[in-house]
Amino acid sequence: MEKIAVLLMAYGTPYKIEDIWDYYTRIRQGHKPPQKLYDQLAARYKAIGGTSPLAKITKDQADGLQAQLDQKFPGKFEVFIGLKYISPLIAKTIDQIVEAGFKKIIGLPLAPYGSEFATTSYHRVALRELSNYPGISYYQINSWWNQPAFIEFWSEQLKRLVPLTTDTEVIFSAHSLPLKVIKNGDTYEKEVRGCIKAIAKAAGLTSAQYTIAWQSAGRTPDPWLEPDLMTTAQSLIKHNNINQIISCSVGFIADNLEILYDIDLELKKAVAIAGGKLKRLQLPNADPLLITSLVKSVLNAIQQGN
Ligand code: FEC
Repeated sequence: MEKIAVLLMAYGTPYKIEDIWDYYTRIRQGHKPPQKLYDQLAARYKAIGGTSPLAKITKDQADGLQAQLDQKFPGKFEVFIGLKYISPLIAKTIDQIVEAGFKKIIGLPLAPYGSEFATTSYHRVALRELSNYPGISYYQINSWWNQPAFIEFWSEQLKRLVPLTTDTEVIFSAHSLPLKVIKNGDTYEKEVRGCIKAIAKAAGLTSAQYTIAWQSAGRTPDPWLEPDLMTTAQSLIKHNNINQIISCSVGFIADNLEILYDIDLELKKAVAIAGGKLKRLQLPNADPLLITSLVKSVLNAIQQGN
């Protein structure tokens, strides 16, 4: 039986405070951040306890995927983790996969939406390294937000809150991107909106009951995709008679800095200052519905590749 490697690619997070310089420099494409930006980022990690739970969650997701694949196809697949901004880096993991003798690799980014800044960027790194290894087949999973189990994960949580009181609004959010990227034809915004529409429909939300906003914009002077999450939440409370905000951060699949700091600390404070309350929906982490979405994506890739 030919064994297949599943290259599970994720963002990565500093394992300890001392890793932040290298990590941040990689995110900035090799440019060391100014001290002020470094201090701000280190302070955000400190505020959530020093490090983010993302590393452990990525490992749990990989273990969950391996377990479900083993159950369905014993001995057929081996899951490897490759990270974008910290070790084990994607390129190193590919070297390891090739050395182990695999001839087929399925590239699965732990980011559900197609974008130059999400799935495509992971594949670009993988393909660059694979150019050293002719004869290895690489199957690229470009987006998987439309997996029914992924939609179900979010809509089931919302269904438990329906019917919403008239003073409640759901805000769906995803990471913002520089506007120029979207204007150049990136599909990210369209895909995120498609996902939100499917979740809202499955949960039975009317269009008046939810709003879309963009969170965690970078600290750069150029414009980013708007409206901003925090401004939107505050404005709903101040001007639209909304008292309760339900935050549904569909742009991410795991608890990370952008959830634990940007939503649980910053947004919560901003909502309270405006006079409202915030409830945040759970992220998928290693939930069985998330693992099912990943397994189905792997199987689709195999079917399409044959
Ligand atoms: O450690 C943790 O828990 C957080 C990990 C983390 C995830 C994540 C996901 C996404 N990002 C996306 C886009 C951008 C763009 C920039 C950018 C910058 C940062 C910085 C940190 C960071 N991101 Fe990230 N992101 C995570 C962490 N991200 C730290 C640097 C400080 C800051 O600006 O906050 C701007 C880059 C630049 O400066 O040139 C753009 C997108 C995602 C969701 C897709 C994915 O997960 O790959 C899009 C997790």
